[in-house]
Amino acid sequence: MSQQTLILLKPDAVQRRLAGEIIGRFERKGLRLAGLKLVQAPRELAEKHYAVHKGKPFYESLLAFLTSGPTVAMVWEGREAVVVGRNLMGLTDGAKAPPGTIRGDFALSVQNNLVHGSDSPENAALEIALWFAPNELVKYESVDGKWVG
Ligand code: D4T
Repeated sequence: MSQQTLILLKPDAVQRRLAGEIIGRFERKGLRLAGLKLVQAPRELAEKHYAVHKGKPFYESLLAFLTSGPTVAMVWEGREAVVVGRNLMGLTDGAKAPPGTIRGDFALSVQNNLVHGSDSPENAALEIALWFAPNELVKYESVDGKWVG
């Protein structure tokens, strides 16, 4: 079933000029871009995004990281988009993520792990509403849908 997922290219991805490389992987997989913008996340947005981690030892450092520079926020859609996005990203810890995944190929750190991807369709809907206004998402027919879908 077609799903949407929120994918963030965190400030390390932008600063390391890996945005194009990472976006290309989502494109080549066959997912369809529904929204994209560059955001300097205010603390309030970062707090809401990582609310589930409030109180954990790495929480403050995580917020400092996410607000330290621009983030590319994107919505990708397509068949099983949530799990497809997680598989493209690889495990949270870059040192453990397998080669071939985004983190496995480009990250060594746990915190500076380049990307965020929603972990369920329910969380995707909440996160998309947090990062995007409804009129920032674009609906269109993809011309290669019958080959990729
Ligand atoms: P996100 O949410 O950014 O896509 O990452 P994951 O879904 O892969 O991982 P997560 O929710 O467990 O962690 C969120 C975020 O916190 C950072 N982190 C995590 C950290 O800095 N130190 C830690 O010990 C852990 C577990 C990395 C990702």
